Amino acid sequence: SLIEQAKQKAAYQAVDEHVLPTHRVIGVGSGSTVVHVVARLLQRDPELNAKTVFIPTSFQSRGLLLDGGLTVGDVEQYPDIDVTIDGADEVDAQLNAIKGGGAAHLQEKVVAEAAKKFVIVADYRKDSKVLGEQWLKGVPVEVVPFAWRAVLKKLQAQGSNDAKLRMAVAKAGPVVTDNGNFIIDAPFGLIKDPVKCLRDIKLITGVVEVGLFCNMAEVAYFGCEDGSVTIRT
Ligand code: DER
Repeated sequence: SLIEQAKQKAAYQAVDEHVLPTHRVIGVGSGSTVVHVVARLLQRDPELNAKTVFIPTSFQSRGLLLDGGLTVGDVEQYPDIDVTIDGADEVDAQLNAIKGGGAAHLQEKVVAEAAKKFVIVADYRKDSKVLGEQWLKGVPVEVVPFAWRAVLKKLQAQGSNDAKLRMAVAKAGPVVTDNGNFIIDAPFGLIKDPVKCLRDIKLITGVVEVGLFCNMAEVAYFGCEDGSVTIRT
């Protein structure tokens, strides 16, 4: 599909331009676009991969790396990461991103912040001017399960009237993250000040992490419908 080709183009170019032969610790995000990131990494010289450790950000990304026969590590053992590449649900003109569509944003943010460089790869549907233009599901908020109703009320008080607990599809009840927590999706319409939005949500008691990645990404690669790649820095 056009979208899949766009994801692949962005992922391949990002790996080619930002994963250097001197790098020894690479952070790998979660979701469907990073599938192409791992595919491109597997096309590198096996001897190079043999001396590189890859840090996953979910059971899903860990599975991609293990299936590829790559060495996985954790951020506890490898706190200094050379580069982390990850997808996003939406990116604004200043490279702020909404993440967490795959309910993986806690580990993703830790692994992104531990890296010297954080690179976003996405298809054209994620390329916005302002957050909230195209991603309408809301800001993903990871919360401790027992506090979810209390957090929901606070998010509604902050203006997210349609905030909802994320329910699972192939499981009865709510989505449970790889960390054992719940996710609330909190729409705020257009988010003109994502830093303020992030701070307000993060200060709610019971919130573990917020799917707003502000002032973190160095560069974003967007695969376009026509097969080209747009790079935003
Ligand atoms: O959950 C996440 O933050 C993922 O990175 C996700 O948002 C990107 O998923 P996609 O590459 O499948 O669109």
